[in-house]
Amino acid sequence: MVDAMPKVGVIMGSRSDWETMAHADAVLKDFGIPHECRIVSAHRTPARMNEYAASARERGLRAIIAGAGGAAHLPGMVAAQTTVPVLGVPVQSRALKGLDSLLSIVQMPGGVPVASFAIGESGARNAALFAVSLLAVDDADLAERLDAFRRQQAQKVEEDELP
Ligand code: RP5
Repeated sequence: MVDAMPKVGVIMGSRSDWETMAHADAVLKDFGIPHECRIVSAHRTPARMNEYAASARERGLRAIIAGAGGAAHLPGMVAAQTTVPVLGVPVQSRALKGLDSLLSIVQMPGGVPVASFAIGESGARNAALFAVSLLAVDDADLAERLDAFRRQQAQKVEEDELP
């Protein structure tokens, strides 16, 4: 669900990050979370990034999922300008396979937190699930749907058979 009053912002440094960040979008859609997806580059569109971060709280965002690769400054620079929780997703870079992205995102100086997730698809999915968890803190219906998701996941593993 993408609507006029998004609760979660999904931003990424480049169109090339979409293949990864689409997994966050898919999870949020599955849970029916109103959200928006935008390209916001720390390096190529710094003014857009500043505006996005500065207006996040007044626009009602409860979490920002920020994906970036390489010199992945986007999550940290957004977190520097808002106290809305920022969930950083390291996108797998071509040259260094995302280790550069991971270290750029996870090594924040004390005082400006970014929650850092795994490189690539797992990180994007988990960042979205984490955002759902944040929203579920004061939403009993959403918490029940998260529990149901976990039960389904467990059931699938229990029913899995090896060839
Ligand atoms: C970062 O640089 C983006 O997050 C992307 O992962 C990486 C490469 O961007 P492109 O050159 O593919 O646009 O800003």
